[in-house]
Amino acid sequence: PGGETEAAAGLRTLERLSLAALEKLGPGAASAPGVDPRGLEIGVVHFGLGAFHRAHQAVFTEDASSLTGDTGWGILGVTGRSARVADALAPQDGLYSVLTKGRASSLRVIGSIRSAVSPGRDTPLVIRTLAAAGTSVASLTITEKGYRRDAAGHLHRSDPDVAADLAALKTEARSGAGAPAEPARTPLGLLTRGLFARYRAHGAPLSVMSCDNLSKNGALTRTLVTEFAAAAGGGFADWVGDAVGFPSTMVDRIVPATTDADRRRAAELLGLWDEGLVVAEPFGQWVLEDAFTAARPAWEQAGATITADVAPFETAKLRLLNGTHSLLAYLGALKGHRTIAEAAADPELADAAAALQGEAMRTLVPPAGLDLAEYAESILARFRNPALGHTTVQVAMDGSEKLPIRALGTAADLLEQGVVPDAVARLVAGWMAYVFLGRDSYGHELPLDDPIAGVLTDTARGPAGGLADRMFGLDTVFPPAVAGHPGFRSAVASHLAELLRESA
Ligand code: NAI
Ligand code: CS2
Repeated sequence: PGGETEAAAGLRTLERLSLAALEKLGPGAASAPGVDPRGLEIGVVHFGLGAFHRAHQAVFTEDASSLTGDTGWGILGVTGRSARVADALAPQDGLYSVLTKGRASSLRVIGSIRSAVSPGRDTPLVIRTLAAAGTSVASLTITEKGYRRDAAGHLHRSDPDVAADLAALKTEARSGAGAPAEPARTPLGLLTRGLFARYRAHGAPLSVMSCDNLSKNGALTRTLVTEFAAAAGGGFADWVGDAVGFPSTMVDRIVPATTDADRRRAAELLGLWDEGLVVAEPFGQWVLEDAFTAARPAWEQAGATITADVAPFETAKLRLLNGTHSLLAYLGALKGHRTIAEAAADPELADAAAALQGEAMRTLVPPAGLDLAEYAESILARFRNPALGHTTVQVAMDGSEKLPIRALGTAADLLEQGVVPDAVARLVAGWMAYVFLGRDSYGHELPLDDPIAGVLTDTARGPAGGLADRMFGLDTVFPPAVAGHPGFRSAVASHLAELLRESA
């Protein structure tokens, strides 16, 4: 109870991870970077320097560099508004470690991130790096809400941050001078300002790769960047269309938010303190569309799949994994399960998860050679990993962005087939109950972390009897074909009434 134990506090006083500290360590439980970070040249600019990028793309990139033996690809990572990750990596020579938690734990130190910066402090540096001839990939893990798009997939022009970045592009185009120095307000706005500098400097091609859990993430990013580019006028938007590739990707590795207990466990393994630690499951997968217009790391050497059509992989993963994740998150949190693993081990919820997967499978055209039933079961087994500590509350965040992508597409497809998806209806009811109740069945608070949290709270407020109708009125969440289907509305209302009865 209370603060850390003396032993735990002692671990914090260990020397910080750094190149010099690492060299002092002999061979041990932790594997040193696969390449000498000092020899890497920056070729990738990544937006959204969060946990997932560091446990997934940055690892694939380091492995590609070490396996191909070429100069090696360094990454400049750009955080969001918070510079926390940049401040964590700066005193560590950009080094951090990945704690893989399965039946056993293992730790490896990653050196592919050579610079970590924040838009607030370093907008000019990011623009210069995107314009540099040696940079050929820009990638993104900025969360579903980071794209600032409307329900139709276009720029939210009424968003003040989007408007500010559009104005900066117009100013630069009119002035003819270099990029304005004021900080960018959105990742895609900053990316586009960097592309504009590249276009004006030499026009060499570059690829922009979204690695977020979005359907057709490459095409969506192309649309949004092109709409930003149009603000600069001239031939810039045409250049984007010709010289910039926007490959779609399917990305998969469960990467929970890091806890202090994780950092202490890592310190025991490493013998150094790593403030930039990330935690992940053993499984990892990356499927990339072969649509790059410039050089890239040989990620396929590190186990990635390069294919002409990512869509079957992406839809199967979003619907079988992410949709089921959300069901376990909401129904599990309401029942008082702190982690996904506890929820997945709950027989009632495991049945609901399998039912949702069954409904999703009816909408899928699997990639060649993929057995959907085996894939679905392998996902549930991954969810049951007791070592991971992935919380239901973390997966429950941003539901207004996630549900349309990972669950309401399944609903729309099945309703079109004349089938009312009862398991999807139960997931939707779980989300509505989570928003309405704000607490689990033990009375513990359930935080509502969502870009439209205020709208959700206002909409949910009122008598339980009309809750489903009020929530179905959210047209940025529910497509008309789903919100307007009486059978689906009835199924949701029935599950919601049951959940509220159970909660009472
Ligand atoms: P994180 O919270 O560690 O990092 C999110 C990054 O996005 C941070 O750099 C943050 O500053 C930035 N960001 C957040 N909201 C933003 C906004 N509104 N505008 C601009 N930047 C914003 O989260 P994590 O775990 O790195 O996940 C990020 C994304 O990666 C997810 O949303 C998902 O799309 C994708 N992903 C995550 C997986 C995971 O298990 N964590 C697995 C597969 C995909
Ligand atoms: C999760 C995903 O938080 C969530 O929404 O469903 O981050 C999930 O962990 C990954 O997509 C797994 O690849």
